[in-house]
Amino acid sequence: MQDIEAVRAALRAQRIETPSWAYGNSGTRFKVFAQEGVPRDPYEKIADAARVHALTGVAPLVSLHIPWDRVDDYAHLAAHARDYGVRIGAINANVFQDDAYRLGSVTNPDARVRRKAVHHLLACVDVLDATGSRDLKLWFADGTNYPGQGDIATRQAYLAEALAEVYARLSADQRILLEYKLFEPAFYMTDVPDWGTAYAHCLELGPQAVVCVDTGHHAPGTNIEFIVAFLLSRGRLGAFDFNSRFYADDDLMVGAADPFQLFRIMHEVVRGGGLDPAAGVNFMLDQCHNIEPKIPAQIRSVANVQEATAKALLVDAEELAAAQQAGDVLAANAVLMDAYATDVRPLLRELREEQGLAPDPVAAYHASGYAERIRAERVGGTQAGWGA
Ligand code: PSV
Ligand code: MN
Ligand code: MN
Repeated sequence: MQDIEAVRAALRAQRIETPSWAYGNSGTRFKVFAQEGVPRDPYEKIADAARVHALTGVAPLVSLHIPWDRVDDYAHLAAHARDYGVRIGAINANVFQDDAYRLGSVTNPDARVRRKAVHHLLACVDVLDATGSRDLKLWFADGTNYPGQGDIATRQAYLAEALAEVYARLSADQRILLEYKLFEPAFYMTDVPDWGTAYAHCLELGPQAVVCVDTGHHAPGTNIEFIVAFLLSRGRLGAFDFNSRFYADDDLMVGAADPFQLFRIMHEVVRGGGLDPAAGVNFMLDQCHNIEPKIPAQIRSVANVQEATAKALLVDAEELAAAQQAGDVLAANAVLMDAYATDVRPLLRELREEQGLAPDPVAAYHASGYAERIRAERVGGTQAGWGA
């Protein structure tokens, strides 16, 4: 039997970080459908993130993407976040939008472009300093479209060089989160395509370099929970970018495509001690809502992560270990499936009520009048990401 008080305490303590870009307009390669009331600047994105936190009680951090979220004074932005009851989370360095990056950023064959990219990464560490955030998240769109287009090993050397320069600039309490992605926008070869490459670079850099697992960045059929278990056991699981995929990097709501996979991932997190803040795992969302309303979609994702976490916490670890040890395949599997089949929504509703929150945060959002207010107040919202 699981200790239900321990389960409740773990759920109360869990923190989930939402991304600034999820609150702005975003779309597919074909069309961005603008929505009324979306934020016009980073200050309003933070206000929306704060609303998600106010309704869920577990989302007090918001990631920024630089330069999408460029402001003159980052300390001022951090103070604004604090006024709204949230904090700035990971700083995402964007080295994929300038024309100069056509052939790559830190792995570009032109030394001047590589310098420009590293310069931006270092400027992002300045943003960490100004906002008090811990994590610099690095995702590189770098890669090639055609065999022969670039030299794979040389590009790896350039990548290592750039990472080392940025790592040397970190202070003791800051980290690099290195994110990998199988393909897109490069279609033949990507410079950081998988967790193995990211892990190898992190090992070379040192203990302040850890891997970010974006759940949308793998080939179909990849066993993501294996990756999670491995990285966690080596102290190199730094963060998740949670989202769902049916085909490629779809960036849909977490747990929408495959809630069972999310449960399996959270089971490995729980099993490996990853819920303990000391493990340093940052539970972030990375989503782009292109047709659905943004704030309720973020709330849904936060709740979906909580549900998967609650089910993972309900796995009877002792019974599972005993069945595994006895070689009882069916019993071991049944322990997991029993936990997965538990309806944890009443438990989560109860926990919210204990905190003085509404039991159903999406319904509370709709009843609050916030959507109507921002629709009236904000005219001409921003585009969040690609093409911004
Ligand atoms: C790239 O696909 C990615 O997952 C990275 O995390 C970027 O920062 C984000 O998406 C941009 O939308
Ligand atoms: Mn991501
Ligand atoms: Mn992605």
